[in-house]
Amino acid sequence: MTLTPIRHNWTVPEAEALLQLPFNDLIFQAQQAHREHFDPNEVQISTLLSIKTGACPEDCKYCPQSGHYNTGLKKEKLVAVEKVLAEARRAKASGATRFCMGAAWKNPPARDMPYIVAMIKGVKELGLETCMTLGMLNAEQASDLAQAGLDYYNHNLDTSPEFYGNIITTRTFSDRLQTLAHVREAGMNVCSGGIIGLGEKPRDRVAMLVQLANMPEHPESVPINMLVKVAGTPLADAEDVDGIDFVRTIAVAKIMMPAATVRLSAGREQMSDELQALAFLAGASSIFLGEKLLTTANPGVNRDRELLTKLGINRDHQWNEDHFTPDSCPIRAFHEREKRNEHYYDAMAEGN
Ligand code: SAM
Ligand code: DTB
Ligand code: SF4
Repeated sequence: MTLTPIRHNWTVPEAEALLQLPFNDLIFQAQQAHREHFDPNEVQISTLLSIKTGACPEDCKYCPQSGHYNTGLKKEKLVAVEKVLAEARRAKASGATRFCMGAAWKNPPARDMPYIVAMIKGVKELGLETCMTLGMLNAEQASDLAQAGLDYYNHNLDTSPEFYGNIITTRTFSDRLQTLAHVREAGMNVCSGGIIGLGEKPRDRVAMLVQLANMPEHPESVPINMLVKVAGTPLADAEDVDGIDFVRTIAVAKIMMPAATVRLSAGREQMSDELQALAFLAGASSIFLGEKLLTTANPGVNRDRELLTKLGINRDHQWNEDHFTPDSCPIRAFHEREKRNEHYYDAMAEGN
């Protein structure tokens, strides 16, 4: 029996009430909703690659890739298809099941579409799911990507409709909705979420979730990013996000869209293991694996391997030993500690 209803008629006051629940009640409800649709000890793993970096014409105040700000990022042309496939092979060897390719475009230029199609086909042939985020799409572009076999299209709402104009002025909130409608119409899975830490109020966080949850179909994937503050962007000195508030947002997303995969996306590099564990408890069930997101740092395979192992998540996961030097391999370190008998204390020894 499904206990948490799938609804499309959420109101902002209702969502605010969820956000303000006592923390333990909120997390319990979210974990219950999560268990109705997912194995609670499994986390989906994707790897990101920036296939076209920097000099973006949009002015998103959080983004290191916007051409409006000087962040010292080296701009790059579209990456060659073979290089993308080499990175995808590496991601698969690390245990990713989905490969996400991102481009700093307002929308994909027609001349680059044949390369994009070749990337989708090539990555799929490796046995990976494909995801792309290339900016705005018209109906024809969405249909071309779907025909090439693209599984997911990521296009974030980022924040509430009311707060949107404080963060981006070169496109509108309804432009974003329009692209998402084309993606859905073309039959692809929708990946859409936002960023916490832009200076928005709690009400904006849930108003964004209400927009996502009240779509005719919930997105299959809802990334919740914590702002990565990048020097040179207007949000470089934004106020830190409170970890508990961040976890609350994840929990509300899960309760409002129980069958969606809520993704613990950008910002994990700055998070403690405990905060990430709470995010998983609140229903997040997907991460990006690898040392880099698009242009900023991510925890890296070693740290994630240790974290997931500690939490008993993805126990059957085959980690690729090639990533570890003998000194950095956590499994080897574990056995070394065992040999030195450091995992146990002597209960018979004096003083114990
Ligand atoms: N240009 C395309 C677009 O905006 O749709 C695709 C790439 S863009 C980098 C993808 C998403 O990354 C953005 O929508 C935003 O949510 C997220 N993002 C960008 N910079 C970020 C930052 N500094 N911290 C957290 N998330 C960020
Ligand atoms: C999403 O919501 N987060 C990812 C993915 N979709 C494309 C991107 C995060 C980017 C963080 C900043 C950077 O590395 O450039
Ligand atoms: Fe461009 Fe996307 Fe960055 Fe906005 S978020 S500046 S659209 S790359």
